[in-house]
Amino acid sequence: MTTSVLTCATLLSAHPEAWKSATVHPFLQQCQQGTITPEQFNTWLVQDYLFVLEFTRMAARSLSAAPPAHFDTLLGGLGAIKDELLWFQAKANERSLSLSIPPQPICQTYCEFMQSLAPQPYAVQATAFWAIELAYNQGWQRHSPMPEPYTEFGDRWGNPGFTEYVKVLEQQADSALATLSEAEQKQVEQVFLEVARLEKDFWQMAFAV
Ligand code: HMH
Repeated sequence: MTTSVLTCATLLSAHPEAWKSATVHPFLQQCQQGTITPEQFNTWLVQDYLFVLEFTRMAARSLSAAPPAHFDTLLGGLGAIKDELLWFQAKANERSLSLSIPPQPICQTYCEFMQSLAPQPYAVQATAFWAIELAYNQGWQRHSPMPEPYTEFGDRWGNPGFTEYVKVLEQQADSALATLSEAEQKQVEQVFLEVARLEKDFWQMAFAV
């Protein structure tokens, strides 16, 4: 990147292809067309629950590194994650799926990536957090409306309230990014690209069974 002011918007505009592959995928297309098999959908569902368990820890670490002005949004985010975990458990129950299974390698890799952000500056964590939420917000939104039984899945991450939340996460990440050195900015760009790659791989996991 040539510009010295790194923002979430400049990350997106510098890497349109990487971001597209994170948010446009046959998994989502086949959910929208109703052609995904139940096994494929259930694979994603259980692995995403395992992902969100680790994402909860990442959210907590982000809160612990954040300035007080960001607490309100991050606490709201943690509250939404609490609902999401319970919702995943209910969805798994409806489908008679066990959530006590090992993560697949891609899920494991994504979880390790999130853990690796722990010692990073808040700006790095905040940008990764924004990118992860934006990927689902845009991914589900770009493939909406979803037919039944996937409508509620599309709405969960594609709804306007979630879009607003992601916008505030972007503003908070931008304000933190403004404090970074040039070397740290380079690192943020790598983290962003890693999120994009992991998101793409995560969708693909459903087709590995
Ligand atoms: C893989 N990325 C993945 N799962 C999610 N639930 C989100 C992002 C959004 O929380």
